[in-house]
Amino acid sequence: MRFTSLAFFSGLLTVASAHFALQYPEPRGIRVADDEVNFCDGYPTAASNRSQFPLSGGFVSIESHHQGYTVGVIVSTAQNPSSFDNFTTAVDYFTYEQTGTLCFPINLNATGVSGIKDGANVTIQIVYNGGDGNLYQCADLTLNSTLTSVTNATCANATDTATSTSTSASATASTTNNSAQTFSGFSLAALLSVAGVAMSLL
Ligand SMILES: *[C@@H]1O[C@H](CO)[C@@H](O)[C@H](O)[C@H]1NC(C)=O
Ligand SMILES: *[C@@H]1O[C@H](CO)[C@@H](O)[C@H](O)[C@H]1NC(C)=O
Ligand SMILES: *[C@@H]1O[C@H](CO)[C@@H](O)[C@H](O)[C@H]1NC(C)=O
Ligand SMILES: *[C@@H]1O[C@H](CO)[C@@H](O)[C@H](O)[C@H]1NC(C)=O
Ligand SMILES: *[C@@H]1O[C@H](CO)[C@@H](O)[C@H](O)[C@H]1NC(C)=O
Ligand SMILES: *[C@@H]1O[C@H](CO)[C@@H](O)[C@H](O)[C@H]1NC(C)=O
Ligand SMILES: *[C@@H]1O[C@H](CO)[C@@H](O)[C@H](O)[C@H]1NC(C)=O
Ligand SMILES: *[C@@H]1O[C@H](CO)[C@@H](O)[C@H](O)[C@H]1NC(C)=O
Ligand SMILES: [Cu+2]
Repeated sequence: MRFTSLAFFSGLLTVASAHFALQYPEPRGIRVADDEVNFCDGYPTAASNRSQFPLSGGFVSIESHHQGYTVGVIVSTAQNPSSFDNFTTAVDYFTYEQTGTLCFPINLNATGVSGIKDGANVTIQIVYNGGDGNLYQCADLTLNSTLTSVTNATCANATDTATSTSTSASATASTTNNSAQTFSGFSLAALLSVAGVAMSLL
């Protein structure tokens, strides 16, 4: 029993550090899971090489390592935003239940934020909460009105049920090396279902 508890809590801690990963547009700096609790994942300075991004009809793709979470996007037109005060809501917070990929639309032109226009430099910050506090990743962009929504095979939402999420998470792992985290997620899921079975027997 004592061993089970220890394994449970160490599994929890590992999953807590897995969090989420911004896949598109390319984040500012390589994701550091432990720094995601900080503004822009701990990267304080805007990248000098910005991604071209549609003024309207863009999308954001993340990979969630938590099941059941809230996500939203805030935007700043400052060249080098340094504070949450510099940001305005661009995509209202919404919830999603499944681990794995979530790809959702973002229309920056429709935010009505002053300074958002063709050629403008902006920073978007993804705000995510999977139950262990707010987490952040940023992407530095140059808006382009001639680009249109690009939806392709990797812009898809995980719809798997809890029993197959670890498969979907490993299948979609790309820019970040999260094989170890996926394994831990599986361990926790297994422990949770064992715990669930144990509970239901009581
Ligand atoms: C956008 O950012 C790039 C890179 O930081 C900079 O060279 C360029 O002057 C900026 N453009 C505008 C319109 O501010
Ligand atoms: C910016 O440059 C860094 C370092 O060369 C690179 O790793 C990153 O992919 C580039 N980002 C974009 C959006 O081009
Ligand atoms: C960003 O927010 C900080 C803190 O409120 C403020 O001092 C600064 O002027 C803001 N920068 C811009 C460009 O709005
Ligand atoms: C927008 O994208 C087009 C096509 O890639 C490019 O020719 C143009 O220079 C871009 N505009 C800006 C403001 O970067
Ligand atoms: C951006 O919004 C303005 C109105 O606010 C509209 O005139 C313009 O066509 C929009 N641009 C794009 C690329 O959607
Ligand atoms: C397809 O979408 C992904 C984001 O989900 C992006 O990283 C990739 O560049 C896109 N591919 C093309 C060809 O646009
Ligand atoms: C994924 O789900 C979100 C939230 O329900 C939705 O806005 C988005 O359009 C979906 N993406 C795809 C590719 O179906
Ligand atoms: C990913 O991590 C695994 C386990 O630590 C390692 O074996 C593998 O080489 C890594 N792959 C990359 C691309 O870094
Ligand atoms: Cu987490």
